[in-house]
Amino acid sequence: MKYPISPDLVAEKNDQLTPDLQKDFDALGEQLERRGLNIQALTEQAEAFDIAVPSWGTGTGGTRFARFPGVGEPRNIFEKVEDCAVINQMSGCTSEISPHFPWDAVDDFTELKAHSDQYGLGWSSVNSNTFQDQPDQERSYKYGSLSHADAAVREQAVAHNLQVIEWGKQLGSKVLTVWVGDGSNHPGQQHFQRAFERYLASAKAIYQGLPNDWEMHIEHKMFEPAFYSTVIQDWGSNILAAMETGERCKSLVDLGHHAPNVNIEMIVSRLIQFKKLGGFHFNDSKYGDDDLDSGSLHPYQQFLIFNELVDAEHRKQEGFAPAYMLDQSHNVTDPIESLINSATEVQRSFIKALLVDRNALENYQNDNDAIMASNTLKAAFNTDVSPILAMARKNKNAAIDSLATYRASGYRQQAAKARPDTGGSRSGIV
Ligand SMILES: [Mn+2]
Repeated sequence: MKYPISPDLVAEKNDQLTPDLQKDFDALGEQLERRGLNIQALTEQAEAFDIAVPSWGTGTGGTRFARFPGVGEPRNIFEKVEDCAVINQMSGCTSEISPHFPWDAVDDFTELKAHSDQYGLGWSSVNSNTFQDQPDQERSYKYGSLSHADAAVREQAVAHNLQVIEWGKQLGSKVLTVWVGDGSNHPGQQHFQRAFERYLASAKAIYQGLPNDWEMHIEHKMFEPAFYSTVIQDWGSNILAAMETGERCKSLVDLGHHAPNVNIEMIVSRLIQFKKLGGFHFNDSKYGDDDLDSGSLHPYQQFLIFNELVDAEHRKQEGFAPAYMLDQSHNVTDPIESLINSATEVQRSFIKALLVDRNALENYQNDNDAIMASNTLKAAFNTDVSPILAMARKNKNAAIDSLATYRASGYRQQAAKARPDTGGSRSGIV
């Protein structure tokens, strides 16, 4: 096993912090015991929690207007893997990478797999890209891809998705995630029904090429780059497409892809009920698809989503195994720090949701006791589970204080020397 940051440094930092952590952990353990909860079992759940890191998240994202790159940014997928290894070594909960094609395509996938294997990293869902044109591409996606009016463009987009599956097989992935930018910018530009019919036919063609042990996840998005209508606009279009396409085709929920104030946790519940919840792209949002760091603005919403997920597990809901992934754009932070933070914040929501007294909640719901039902959720949310998360990291030889340890390692400064800026103009959002 190869570690990008010295395990000795991590151990040294952890040794300094362990006495205080143990006191906090014991105090929380006593408090939880009075509430009928076992801190060891919760810590084991925290240790088992895992969320995938998107390969593109390791670079500075930027906006539609500009991108201000940071130093030592990864220049290719091999360097992205190294950064992902840092995130996993510090957080202890990000053992998989989600690649994006063709951005991350290589000539030799065996070499790439061997590279990730040495860091103990696996590969999560593979993402196709038919929302931009590639240099060697025959036909343009300017007016759409899977739903394009021209059958030849649709065939090209389907073929790309099938190619992505082939690359994913070589990495050991089991999920294809499909998001298209297809839609319209003017009323009347596109016939809603015909465009959706064309999309469904293309989705089915991709599904035909899906291996039997794979799932296909459809991601909806309300707007951008199409600003009047998008073909897979909302969870309604999404679940309809998933139901039409096939049993192993499911919906993916990106937290930023809804209208402001939409009740996302209720959407999650509906998708669970109909066995169509494929997974998540976690991030946070103030105005639209802001791609802010997970839990940075709406930690209670994130907790309420995990409340639904834990509830489904508690009820042993059939066919429930959603894939978790971060999907953020980092404009002003070190992407490694943001991804470490966000993974921990999602893990925090999960552990807090495990604290909910589900029997009490059900009774309050049945008694129409609204305030006590709400307070039951709040009691879980207001509990500081930081000692559980820190102890889980310590037990997995990750860093008790992830960001301090990462900064002390000087990894970014070393990367800046090893990965000199190639210069040239940098585009906006990628
Ligand atoms: Mn997304």
